[in-house]
Amino acid sequence: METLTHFIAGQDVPTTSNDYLDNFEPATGLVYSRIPEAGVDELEAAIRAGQQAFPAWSGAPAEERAACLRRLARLIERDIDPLAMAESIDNGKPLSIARQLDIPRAAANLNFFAAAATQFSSESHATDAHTLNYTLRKPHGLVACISPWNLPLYLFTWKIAPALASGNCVIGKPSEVTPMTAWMLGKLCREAGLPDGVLNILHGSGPTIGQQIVEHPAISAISFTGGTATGEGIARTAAPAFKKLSLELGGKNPSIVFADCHWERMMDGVLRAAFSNQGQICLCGSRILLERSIYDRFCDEFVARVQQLRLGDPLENGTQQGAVVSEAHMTKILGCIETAREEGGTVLCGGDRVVPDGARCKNGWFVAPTVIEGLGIDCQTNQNEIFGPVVTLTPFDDEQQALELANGTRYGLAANLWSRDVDRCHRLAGRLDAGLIWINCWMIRDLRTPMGGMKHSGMGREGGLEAMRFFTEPRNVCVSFT
Ligand code: TXE
Repeated sequence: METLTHFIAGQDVPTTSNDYLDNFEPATGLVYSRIPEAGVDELEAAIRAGQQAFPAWSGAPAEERAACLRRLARLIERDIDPLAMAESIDNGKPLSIARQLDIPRAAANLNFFAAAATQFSSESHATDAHTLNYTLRKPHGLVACISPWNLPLYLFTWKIAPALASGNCVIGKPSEVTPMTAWMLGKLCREAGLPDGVLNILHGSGPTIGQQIVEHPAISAISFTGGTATGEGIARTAAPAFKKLSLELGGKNPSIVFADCHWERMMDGVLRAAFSNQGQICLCGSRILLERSIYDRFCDEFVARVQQLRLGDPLENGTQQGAVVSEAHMTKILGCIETAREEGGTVLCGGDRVVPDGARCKNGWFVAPTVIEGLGIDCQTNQNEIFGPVVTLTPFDDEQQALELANGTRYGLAANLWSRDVDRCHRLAGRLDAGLIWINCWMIRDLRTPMGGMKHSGMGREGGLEAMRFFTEPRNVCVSFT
């Protein structure tokens, strides 16, 4: 059984405390590796390594940093097969998704921010004929990147790439639920020639080492993606020290369907939005709002399609729905379905744990894709993020009611909207409480665009220049001359 190590100052470092966490394969429910729990010693060593590496890394020409990131991207592309396999085993997602989406996107993140490093510019303002302002943007120093389990390498690189590109050194903490590809990334960093200490990766649980990283006075900025409750705790810890915070948190996103939509395109898009990655993407559309005239037709066709989704061993070709990430998460999802029943919802399909064919997955954590109807907007099922393969269907009568339902939660991350009425689409786009709005599509991601949410879905934005700005501190310089 593999025992993972931390990655500190370019070295694989075992834990000094001898504390380990079990790492499970969700498809089988079996422990298949061990994760070292980082403690104060490892954290201090990582902080020292980052501080030592910072002057040379931040002072290097942007092109040098970019070249390092590009080399790392190439190694990820070279190792796409082992990385995709590791991601699928660690997370439970279909291997095909890891190979087509997760791992290529990890390489794309590094390439994108390598380019950003060389193209990032700052502002200058000529106030009058004798006064010029220019803005310097300097990296913070040592920053923390804390990532979740749903898109492990994809989201880890989404954070570390801009942090490194803009000249920071990083303490990275992948989710303890899915540590494997971050561990493999450490080895690739060494092969890519990333200078020692520029990126340090600590493993372990959130409330222990995660919390200690956030609290450490040497950490000046924190980029976090995860649950809203965790984000709230991190904000509370970071605020008194005025640490810069980027929080990408939960969502309860509406898919809003009008009768005049392009039907086939909408059906494909809403289905993908509902169940991609077993519904474990913060951008998934978990509340499907339907114009009343198409409610019955949608319901029949959608449920039929959901029942055809192929659930099975994530490693098998053709599997569309894999396992959910952990037993605890499966229990949470099943509990949410139970709550929906108690709230008066009707389960149209799914609703239970399932065991796929074949002996390998008989103890795996699989939940059948679930569609529920008959619930009001204010119930727990429609208010709380479930983060699993569970969606609700709700009819609306007009545009105003659709908007009220869409905006009627504490979240404001994403929305997708389906209609061929261009006026209506633009009208609603400006009034939806969401940081990302897709019209007649879902999850088309241009890495230059701002990514993040409003209300309880977080603060700040990732992506493109937003990320480069987050990871730098502006200093305005005003010069008066004659
Ligand atoms: O995430 P956590 P969990 C949502 C989803 C899910 C819920 C809880 O609804 O059911 O969150 O998931 C680290 N200080 N999302 O508990 O705890 C942790 O180790 C510093 C939405 O698994 O938020 C991991 O690396 N770090 C989401 C990361 O935070 C801490 C993706 C996320 O874990 C910490 C995942 C602490 N005190 C879950 N506590 C999205 N927005 O995409 C934990 N961590």
